[in-house]
Amino acid sequence: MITVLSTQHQLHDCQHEFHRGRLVPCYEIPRRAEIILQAVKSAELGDIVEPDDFGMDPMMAVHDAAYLNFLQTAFEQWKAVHPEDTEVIPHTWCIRRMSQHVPDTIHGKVGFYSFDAGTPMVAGTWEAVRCGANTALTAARLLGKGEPAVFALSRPPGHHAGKDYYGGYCFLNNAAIAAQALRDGGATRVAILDVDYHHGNGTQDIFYDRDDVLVVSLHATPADEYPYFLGYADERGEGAGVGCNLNYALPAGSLWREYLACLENALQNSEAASVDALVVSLGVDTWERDPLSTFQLTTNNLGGIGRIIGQLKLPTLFVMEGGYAVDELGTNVVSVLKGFESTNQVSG
Ligand code: SP5
Ligand code: ZN
Repeated sequence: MITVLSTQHQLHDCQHEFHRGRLVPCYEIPRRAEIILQAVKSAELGDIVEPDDFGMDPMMAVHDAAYLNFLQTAFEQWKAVHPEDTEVIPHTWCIRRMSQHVPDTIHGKVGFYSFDAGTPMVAGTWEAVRCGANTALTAARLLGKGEPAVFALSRPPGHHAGKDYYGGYCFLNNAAIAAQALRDGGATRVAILDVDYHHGNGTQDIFYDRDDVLVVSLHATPADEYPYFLGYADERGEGAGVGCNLNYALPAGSLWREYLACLENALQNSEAASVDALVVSLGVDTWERDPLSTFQLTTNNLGGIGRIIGQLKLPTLFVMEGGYAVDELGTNVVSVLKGFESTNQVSG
């Protein structure tokens, strides 16, 4: 399996996120991708390639133009007002019954385009984020050319980013951009399977009214967990997309037994097995000792997720999402990918 990675991910290197009333060190750090890269190399998973540049059009295909313009300029706009600042963290949001006018001031803009205070921006954020999307797009092109499976080691992650908002450490929805590129490259129907611990609210937002991209997510119930405001089972899509968004919300503390039954059920009840290509939003924050999660999956169980996905026998694009037990992150990601390969006998 080919891995795509941009060294530019390191430019998104933030110090603080707001957590339980104080600024704490970020969970989503550059070392995450470096650890995964080392494990991919040690496991001899296959070639490692840098992404190409696909320009803005594939991002515009899933994100709002004004939002993309904001992302590119936000840090500079903030710097113009506060030259001494090294990171930008929003603190005021647009919620129910408020006006949808985009504020003139950057302080208002960051609140308008975000949904949490845990997702800082620094000077290099846009460049890292742009290269992360190109990483997913390069992987999508390789899949379109006939590779059976590709791993997009995108960083920062993407599944919490909606059409026109950021949050949850995510700015551009790498998996959604890749799924759209697969559609535009000729796939009639694509499924996104999201196995990150957290609900992929951004992916749901992007494809909610569409029947050509099926979105299936297994996650801790929003009643107990971040992102709190989306991810319930009764969110099934709208318009043409009714029935094409499937949420499987598990209780906090879920074990492999429950997770496995849920995953098998999700794949049986959905048309995921009959699509032309599968995009996996690969979070390994379901692991038993992840600092942000309560699920109890072992490294072996993660391999089981890979095997179940492999049994679908679909062209499969893995896109990296969450996972914050950094020392074990490489082992856990490789466990999923090796589990997948054990069923498909994919060569180098
Ligand atoms: C991509 C991804 O996995 N994003 C996750 C963003 C979660 N950010 C908020 C975390 C707050 C969770 N509090 C957990 C308490 C653990 N002791
Ligand atoms: Zn997550």
